[in-house]
Amino acid sequence: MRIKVLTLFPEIVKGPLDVSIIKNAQEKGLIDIEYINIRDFSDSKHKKVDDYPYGGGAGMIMTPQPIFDCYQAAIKDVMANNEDIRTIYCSPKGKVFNQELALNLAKEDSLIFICGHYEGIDQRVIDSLVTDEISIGDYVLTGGELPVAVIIDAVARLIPGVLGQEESFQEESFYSGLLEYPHYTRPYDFRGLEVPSVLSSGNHKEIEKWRRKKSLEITFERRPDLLENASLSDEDKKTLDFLKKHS
Ligand code: 4GX
Repeated sequence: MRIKVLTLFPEIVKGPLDVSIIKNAQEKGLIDIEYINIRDFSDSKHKKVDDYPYGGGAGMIMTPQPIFDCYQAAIKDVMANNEDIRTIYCSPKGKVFNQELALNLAKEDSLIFICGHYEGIDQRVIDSLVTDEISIGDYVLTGGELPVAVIIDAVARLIPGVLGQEESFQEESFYSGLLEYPHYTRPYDFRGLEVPSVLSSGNHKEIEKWRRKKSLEITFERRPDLLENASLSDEDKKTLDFLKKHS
């Protein structure tokens, strides 16, 4: 997958992606991330990229010219016609990001991200270039760089080859929309805190049953909203009926 990130602060986006799994994915050529500095495209003498808002108010707005010209340059080498290209802008006004949207974006050959900083970007950029306005949650950050890194991370790990064999298998077969069961590793007894005994029983059927029950319990307690869209067996439904009766 080819990814282009248009930003005034490339180091913020690059930092978290040049480590660990996503770093390896880039080295393996599974994803190619290019960072393009919007400031380099400013026509103005002093490389100005922002200005006061029409109508007044606090803060600065990123002007359209550097972003339009940066975008033009970004789509030039790769991509067919710009209608085909998913162009993502992160803001609290966007559709809330989730795993379904990550899976959907992971199918694309190329993605362009435009990062807004300060109070945001001129609306004409969004209206003309952006296909997907996405929010990573209901809080306010100083810019779109961190949300873009979050989205790239979530999308990249879904590309075949990025995760190990075992992890990708888990991703495909166990992604049920429930929260995860708790994990334990050695030692069995850590300062008097013991691992649930079923996990060292060697009884794989019992282990699976225990883990499923724990997933259902934690989801019921903390995120009952997720149960609406989860894929549940008849056995799961019985477990949930029990939890409802005893809560
Ligand atoms: N999920 N931010 C965007 C600039 C901005 C300000 C106002 C439009 C209108 C965010 C989030 C987020 C901070 C990114 C402000 N753009 N993005 N930026 N939460 O808080 O995605």
